[in-house]
Amino acid sequence: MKIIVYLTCAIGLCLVSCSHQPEPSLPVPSPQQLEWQQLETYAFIHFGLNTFNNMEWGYGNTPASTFNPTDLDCEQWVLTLKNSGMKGIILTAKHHDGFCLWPTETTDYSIKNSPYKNGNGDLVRELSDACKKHGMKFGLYLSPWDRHQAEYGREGYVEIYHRQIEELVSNYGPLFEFWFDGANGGNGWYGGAEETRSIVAEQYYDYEKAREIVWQHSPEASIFGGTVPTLRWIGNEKGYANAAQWCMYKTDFESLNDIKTLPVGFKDGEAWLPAEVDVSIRPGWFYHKSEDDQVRTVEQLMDLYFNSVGHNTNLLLNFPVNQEGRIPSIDSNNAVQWHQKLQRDFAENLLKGSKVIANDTRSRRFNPKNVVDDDYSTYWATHDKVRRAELIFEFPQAITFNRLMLQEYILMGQNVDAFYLDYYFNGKWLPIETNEPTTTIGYKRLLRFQTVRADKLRIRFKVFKGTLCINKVGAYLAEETL
Ligand code: FUL
Repeated sequence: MKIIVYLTCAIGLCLVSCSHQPEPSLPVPSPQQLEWQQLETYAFIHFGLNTFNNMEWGYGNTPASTFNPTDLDCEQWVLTLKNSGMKGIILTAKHHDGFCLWPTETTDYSIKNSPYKNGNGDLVRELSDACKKHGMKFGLYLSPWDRHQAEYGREGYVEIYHRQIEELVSNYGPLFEFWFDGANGGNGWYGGAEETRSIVAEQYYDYEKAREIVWQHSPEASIFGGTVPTLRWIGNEKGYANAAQWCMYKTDFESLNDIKTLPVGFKDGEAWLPAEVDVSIRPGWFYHKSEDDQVRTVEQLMDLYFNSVGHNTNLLLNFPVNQEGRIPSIDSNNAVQWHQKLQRDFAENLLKGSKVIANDTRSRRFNPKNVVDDDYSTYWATHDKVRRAELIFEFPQAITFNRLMLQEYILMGQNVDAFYLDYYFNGKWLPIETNEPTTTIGYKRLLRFQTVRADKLRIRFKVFKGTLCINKVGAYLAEETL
């Protein structure tokens, strides 16, 4: 009798716990980090004195009088970027040369001493207003390194830097991201001293305080760079993340700057620190006429996309604004066409009408059909501790496809470390030949391959920790194969 009672209790407990939401397998994203990851693509704008002087890194003494856009139109930027699928814009409010695009109280080296609008202009205001008007998120880049400031390298500058942050976050928010650039110290004008100054970045800027100031006004802002970021640099400016790519990472400053491990992440990393791929649509970050014929093509932009968003990162794509104050038409045409192609290629999830069969399902609430609905909050989950499980999609009629999208429900962690893809046709299973290893998934994984015709698709998952939670699977037929 006792045994029966125990057994009934045990089965009952198991049923209750297994129909429960799985336990998150730490580390997991904060709600803010998840929201950030869901942006997927957003834009950088590099614009400033460099634009007018054909430079990438101004020394700090370029005359403010050279900043003189003749036909500036922030709405043109915002609309172009919106039509390119960008969900937000991050502006270089101050680059390494120290020139400020807003009329700051902290220095005369700013837009107020330029001919633009006779010194009454405020570019940060103009862009933040245009973003608000068109429902675009707004973020700021404020270079910690300042080659103009006499106080740079001493305590006085850090106070100035924090005041600049305060001015920006209190006047132009809310901000979705704040960018602390990593280039630090070296030679510069420094108020006329013209010398080399080096600092210890992880101590000098007091990034803890800087983040506190940002979050006082924009608590939802993601933080790039410094010592207390909420996301990490991908470790290169070429536009790619490793195919196996973990959102988990280490938080010590050395690791945050280690270009070997940044593109990959750490399978056993202690913190959730997803990666951002920053890259320019042209070779330079700032506009140079000589690069007008080197704008990335639709095909190259597509490669960037698959190597960034498709590898579980966000893409921060830079658009250099020219001397008129416009995004040049060649850049805008390529970016808009790229976005339109993406929309066409991913318009229809061909798995939607299929029968979805799983060899293990936690409970009805976590049923495998959830992977083909478009609801982010529903997902397929297995029982706890299941380390291998598979999904089979059976089609009423054979389908052809050449793209796959997979998403883990990352609020439960990034838990998959391998997956295998097969399709069934003419009575046999054949592997899908992808051009890269199928190891990690994370927030999003995209794959390209030669078109296959299939009666069934099978995905076998291997999990190394936590519970398998798959949020979405999509198969698509893009216009051409690779
Ligand atoms: C780098 C800077 O030195 C470049 O000029 C650019 O702003 C890029 C986004 O970050 O660290």
